[in-house]
Amino acid sequence: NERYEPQTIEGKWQIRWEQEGVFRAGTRPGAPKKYILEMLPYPSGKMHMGHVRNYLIGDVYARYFRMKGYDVLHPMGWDAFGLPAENAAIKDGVHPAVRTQENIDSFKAEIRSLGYSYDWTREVNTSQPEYYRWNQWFFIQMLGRGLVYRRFSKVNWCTGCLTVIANEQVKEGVCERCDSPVLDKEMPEWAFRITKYSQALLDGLDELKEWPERITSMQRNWIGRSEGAEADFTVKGSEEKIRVFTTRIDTIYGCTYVVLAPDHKLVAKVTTPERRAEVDAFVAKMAAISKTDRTAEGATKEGVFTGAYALNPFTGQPVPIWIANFVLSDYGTGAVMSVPAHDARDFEFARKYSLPIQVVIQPAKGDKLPEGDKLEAASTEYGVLVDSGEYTGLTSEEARRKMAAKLEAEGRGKFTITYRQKDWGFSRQRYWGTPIPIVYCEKCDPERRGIPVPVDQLPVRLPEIDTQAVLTGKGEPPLAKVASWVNTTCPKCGGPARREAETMDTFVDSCWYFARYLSPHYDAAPFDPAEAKRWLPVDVYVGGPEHAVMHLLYFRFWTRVMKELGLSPVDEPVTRLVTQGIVNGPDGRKMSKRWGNSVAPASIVRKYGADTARTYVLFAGPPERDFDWSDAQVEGAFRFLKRVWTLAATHEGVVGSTHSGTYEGKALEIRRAAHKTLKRVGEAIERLSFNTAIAGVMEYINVLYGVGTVETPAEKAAMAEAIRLLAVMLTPFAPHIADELAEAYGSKVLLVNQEWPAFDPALVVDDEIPYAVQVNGKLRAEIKVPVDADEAAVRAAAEADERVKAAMAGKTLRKFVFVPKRLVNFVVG
Ligand code: ANZ
Ligand code: ZN
Repeated sequence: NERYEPQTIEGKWQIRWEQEGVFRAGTRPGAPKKYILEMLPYPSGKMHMGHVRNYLIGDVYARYFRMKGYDVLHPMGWDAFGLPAENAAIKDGVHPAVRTQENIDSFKAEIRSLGYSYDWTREVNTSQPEYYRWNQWFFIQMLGRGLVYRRFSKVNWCTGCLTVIANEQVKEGVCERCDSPVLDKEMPEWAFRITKYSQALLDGLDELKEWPERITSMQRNWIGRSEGAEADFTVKGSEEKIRVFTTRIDTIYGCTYVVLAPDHKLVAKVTTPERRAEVDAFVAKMAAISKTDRTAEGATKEGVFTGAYALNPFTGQPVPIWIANFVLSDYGTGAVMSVPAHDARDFEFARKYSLPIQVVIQPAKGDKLPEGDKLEAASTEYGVLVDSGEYTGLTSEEARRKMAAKLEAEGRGKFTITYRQKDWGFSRQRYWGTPIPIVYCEKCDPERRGIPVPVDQLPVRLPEIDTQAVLTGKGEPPLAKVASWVNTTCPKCGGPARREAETMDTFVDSCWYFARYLSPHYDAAPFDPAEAKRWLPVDVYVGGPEHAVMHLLYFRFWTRVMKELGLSPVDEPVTRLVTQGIVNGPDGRKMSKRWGNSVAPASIVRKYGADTARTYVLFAGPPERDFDWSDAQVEGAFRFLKRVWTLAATHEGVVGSTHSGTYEGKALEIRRAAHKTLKRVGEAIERLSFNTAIAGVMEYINVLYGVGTVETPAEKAAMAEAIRLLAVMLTPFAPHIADELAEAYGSKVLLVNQEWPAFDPALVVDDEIPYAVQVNGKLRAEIKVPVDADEAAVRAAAEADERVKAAMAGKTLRKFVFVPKRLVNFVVG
């Protein structure tokens, strides 16, 4: 066929790959493994370009390593529970299960149309009882180990979604999903004790050498380890003690007031009668604002005086006790010793309320600080202590150690390590999620701590529901309205009991799905531990950087738990993480409905074919980088593939040509170009530099066009080889046209089942040659220059060499000798 018509070839190859099961994993038992994974999608119905790109990055890698002889696991599945399907059901009454299945069907059809190399026999759907049963199983194992517990706590209540949402989903006081205000609410909830692993998760980051630094540092900050001290300030005229947490105990002689969180339990106790009205008003005002708003970076600091005083444990001096918006009740001890001279927030606050400022740390070098009242900003660096009693003259480091040791010895404080990370509250007042396998029995469990459902009774299935009656989006959790389901019998006494009506956060689902792919229908455990030995950790994981501190931290936590449960041998789930950049519209803004600048993948596939869509997206830039959509470049990718097609069609006469003699001239030129490109493409793919790999193939095509007609047997054989190699090199990017060309050029075997050929080292030898550089006939250096470099270029390269420069320093050049392809000599005197 003369014309490139992708629509007539792509479907055919997709069906053949499928029929021959070529992407199945576990078919090469002796071979080394590669587990290549992309973050599983929430099936939203239509794919967007971000998905296309995400999956392509993994796909190129998977196809390449399969040809390199690896046993490759490249699976796909569905993060099928979640809010959007439930919210949509509230609007139109379509059951979330029905909608989700429809979405999966259409999403999957689109994925197939792009020719991804997935092993569909391992497909996972997290909303199936077969899957979520194991969420429940994990829950019960973790409950037994104290890693799950029930707590009363302030939760982020979204006034739009009418559900609890994670801290990470609150953006500037509003819900990330629906933009409605988020309030604090006291509710019982289930939580994972992820903070038990804070230190382990932090230490583990040091081993994640192939994760983007940006992600590991975000996790580090999120976990937020602080080394410091706790110290007791006694409330003047009372027995009460205020325990503060500080990272700078060395500054305690400069503490001029103490601040409690508005909801600290001592506020009511210490407030004096004269100050009560004002304090109560402030506390009430703070209670109405969400914590995130109250403590936002830019928020102005405000507070009120309680009327009480506290005694500094080192000086015995009284300082006023305030309450203020910027102190959090759930960080450290919920109380702060304020040192305005050395802390920026305290400085701002002290200025605002005319509180004293006292310098106690002088910089070790440079200018001395003025008196506190002349200070222009807080000086937060370590230095040397002044006006600090017996500690005066010590460095901050020494003082921190000595002061904390003294507090500890006297039982008035201690060294501490504090983490900013919180436990993970995961109860949701939603229907479309995993039921929490707990029942409440008034007789056996009057405190309502919850009785776990026996493991052999799992799964606790979601009940069938009358969608419109149950999913109203209002009031109690939907499952509480399903009487036939919520009323059950107690597993202990057999009496009447009620089920927990809350469901799990869907981040639970994505904590371990990567392990479910290993044995997707295994029913003795979440997955087969023998398979975990074979496949874990995931070698390459591709996904969006927006998951830096939720999913990517949660699944690291879960992986440690899986190891403790004896299921898997690894501490970390993923060796190499690739976070892909954003696909923007031609206007440079992220493609979205909001801007109306999206390009539907299906429209590109329809118009140009999957190979063009793939080639364009991969060529548009390195995986980690954002790029702006360009219709012109899509056209360009299509033209490139057309050139490939035409080239192969033009030379069809060479198919079957062989040659056993030597290759020279044009024939050699063809072979050199082929093998050099083969080397370049392979290396670029391994570096995930797909755009340069494609650029290499483009240059290669130009060379092949440049050689014109081929006539001698050597030339014909070289061209036949060149086009077969072209097909190989195109496979990861444009797999359909690649198989079509390979077949036309005599291949009986699908490319994925072929080996990625080794390049011939003799054909890729450097285009550079060595020159000896002499000064007055004495060898001073050896340099490498391009084969075709002329005298001036060689001389410039020789003169730039440090050793040559040194040998000629201060001397005058008398003569320059140039022996082509061998040496140069500088005669100096
Ligand atoms: C006195 C002091 C002096 C402080 C100084 C800093 C500098 P990181 O590093 O983030 O852990 N702090 C303690 N608990 C707080 C709370 N519940 N809400 C708001 N702020 C709190 O920060 C620890 C520092 O943050 C602590 O050290 C305390 O201020 C403040 F020159 O104590 B510092
Ligand atoms: Zn009971």
